[in-house]
Amino acid sequence: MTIIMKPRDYDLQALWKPFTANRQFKAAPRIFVSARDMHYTTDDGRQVLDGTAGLWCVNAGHSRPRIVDAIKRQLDTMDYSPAFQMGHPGEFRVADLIRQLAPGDLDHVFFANSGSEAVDSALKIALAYHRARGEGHRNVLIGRERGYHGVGFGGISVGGIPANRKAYGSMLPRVDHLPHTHNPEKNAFSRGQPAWGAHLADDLETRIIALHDASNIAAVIVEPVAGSTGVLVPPKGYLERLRAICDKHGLLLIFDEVITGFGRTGRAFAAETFGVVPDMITFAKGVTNATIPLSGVIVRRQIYDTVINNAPPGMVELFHGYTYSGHPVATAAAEATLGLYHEEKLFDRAREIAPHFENAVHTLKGVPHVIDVRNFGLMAGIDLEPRPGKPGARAFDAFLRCFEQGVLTRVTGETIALSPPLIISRNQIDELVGAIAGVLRKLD
Ligand code: PXG
Repeated sequence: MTIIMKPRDYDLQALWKPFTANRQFKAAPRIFVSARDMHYTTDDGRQVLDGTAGLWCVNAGHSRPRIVDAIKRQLDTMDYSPAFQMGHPGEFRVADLIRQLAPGDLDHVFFANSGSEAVDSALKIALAYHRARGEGHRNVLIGRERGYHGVGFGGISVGGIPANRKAYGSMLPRVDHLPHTHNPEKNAFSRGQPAWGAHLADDLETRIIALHDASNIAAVIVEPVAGSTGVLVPPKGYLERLRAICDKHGLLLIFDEVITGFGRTGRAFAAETFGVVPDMITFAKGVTNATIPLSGVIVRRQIYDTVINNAPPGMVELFHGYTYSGHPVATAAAEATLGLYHEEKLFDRAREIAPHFENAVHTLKGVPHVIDVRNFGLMAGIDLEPRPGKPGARAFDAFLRCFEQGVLTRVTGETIALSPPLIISRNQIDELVGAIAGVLRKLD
């Protein structure tokens, strides 16, 4: 493999980078040119240990030949097949594989291309389901503060990140939000699920249902572990209570598993890890090991049956879908990825190495600036004390220094987030955490 290591021969200006400080980035760009297993290579030839699986997505490590070869073979065979009214074998096979990984009777899969589209699809399926049942008045959607469900108008409406919402007007009109579960006063330095906070789920019944009436509410969407806002682990009993309240009042419960899916919590889905079966699961990222975009929604049989059987024979049942739903190259990537996860038992591996990861990240307690550490599976959030009047600046500096030292971390607000590929070794975990500790000790 040739690695380009020459002065940059391209102009940086035309590109508008997403969720990036463009001016700052272009003044000092960070460019990757290749990747293999646990490491990236930068354009100045440095190796960088990937502590974040790209953006929480490269669960099997980078450029795995089995996946790459499957993509190449598919491209040589058939580039594209129409998503609507035509089919190809790969999309059926991958839906079947995903069904086998899903909990309970979640056994039908709708494909999209990004987590954002998966979320929009799930919200629309929830509305279509209630309408098919003759309860079209159930159209209020409930999200949660600090939730991240992508960047579509549906996702930002149920999402709970002020910066992602404030510039975009009124969004979906009938939405409410549960309180988030993060409480450092009660739960700082918790290992795994915090003990305090299950009662926060009761807000769904005592405030939200009381305000809107259950008969108007379609669905509740939460991330089982909130990723983007800093690895917020559900308190013990919290998800169980949400499930019980949804059941009592006929609300659909959607788990957004875009981050937690495919082994991140030590099982295929966090639903299985926590023993709580939702009505729908959204997935993306790890389904193809991030090689080719693919996402989707897994729904319970009854949801599929209700929507399908409500339409007259021969008619389209759900007026929704994307040109690239179930794209053959993406499903080829997914089939190879799911095969690799199975063959290498990577979800078990994540579960087995998680205690070492937990111990390692909790050694950061007592290191300068660290005010909280949280972890679950192979995810961790490390909160830094902000510099007065400069929100996020210290954490961002830590990220830059870590990168200079050869480890990739991710920063969100005041939190350093870690979510390494599930193939990470014990030594590499120690290297990652050691580098962070070293950086923090020198940081002002
Ligand atoms: N739901 C969840 C729970 C997510 O984490 C999305 C939906 C949207 O997925 P797409 O594919 O549309 O980006 C996400 C995405 C980060 C980070 O570091 C998190 C995401 C994406 C990029 C960065 O916090 N999550």
